[in-house]
Amino acid sequence: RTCILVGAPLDCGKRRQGCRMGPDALRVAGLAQALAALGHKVTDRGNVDPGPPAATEGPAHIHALGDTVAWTRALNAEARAAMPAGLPIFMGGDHAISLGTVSGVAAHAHAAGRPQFVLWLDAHSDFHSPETTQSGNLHGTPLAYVTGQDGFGAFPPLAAAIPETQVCLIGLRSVDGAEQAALLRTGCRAHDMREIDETGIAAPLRAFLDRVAEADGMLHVSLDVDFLDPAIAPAVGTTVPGGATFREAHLVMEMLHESGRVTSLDLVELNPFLDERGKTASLMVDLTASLLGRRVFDRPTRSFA
Ligand code: DIR
Ligand code: MN
Ligand code: MN
Ligand code: MN
Repeated sequence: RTCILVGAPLDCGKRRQGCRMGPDALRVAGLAQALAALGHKVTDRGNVDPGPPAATEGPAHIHALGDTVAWTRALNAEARAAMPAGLPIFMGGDHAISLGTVSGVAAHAHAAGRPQFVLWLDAHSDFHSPETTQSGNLHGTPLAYVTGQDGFGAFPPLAAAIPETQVCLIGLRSVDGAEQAALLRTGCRAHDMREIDETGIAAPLRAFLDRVAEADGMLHVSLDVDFLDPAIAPAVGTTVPGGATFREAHLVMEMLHESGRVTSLDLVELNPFLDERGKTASLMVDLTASLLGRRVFDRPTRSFA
């Protein structure tokens, strides 16, 4: 496959700074080399420039609204341009990049007449609107925006909303009251860590991948560093105990590879300023390699159809 690396050094989706160094940390950790070693063609389009902040107004407690709207426009355009050329890997940046990347990917799928699915791997549901967020941090809102929830009047109108039933969240363990209420009103499939403890992580993922295959869908994966347990992935501003283990995370990635369905990927919330000698950046690179086919032994490809 052709993998297209897109740097998105967006750092305005929350107050704590450092995610702007994410794209370069992933480059230094050898993302392009790891994918090339698997036989993929890799191109790096460099970093996206958001241009000046948009002149927009929204609730007063929202942090950096104009900057985030400008990033959303730029990344939406970048996603639409990259999709016909290969599998874009959006290197964040905090999770506010997904306002642009996922809306752009959805626009591309809509124009191509294909159903777009989204897998959200995160401790958080990121299902706030600018009106419900308590923190004012827009990295807590992208999944609500791309599924077409209310309250995003300051943002570009969506070419196509992702249908809620085509969204699956795995890894949840920190969900605010307002976003939980909004999320539970939708048809999104949401799996918290308690459920993962009981059923294992493969069961909900397999069920979702079966649905993607049945619909002949395209699949965007949005991987937040805090999906992972902080013991293995300390370089994130919002650590939450009890995350996915090393093996659970690799299993998810290997199953995603075997499904053959993944058409785009976000790597978000990596804050290299908080890392321990590149440990988290290297893990994100290794997980991406698993998603693109790295394995210990060959085994018969599992069919999810
Ligand atoms: C919290 C934290 N729910 C908020 N959210 C995220 O600020 O809205 N942290 N996404 O990573
Ligand atoms: Mn997130
Ligand atoms: Mn998170
Ligand atoms: Mn949140």
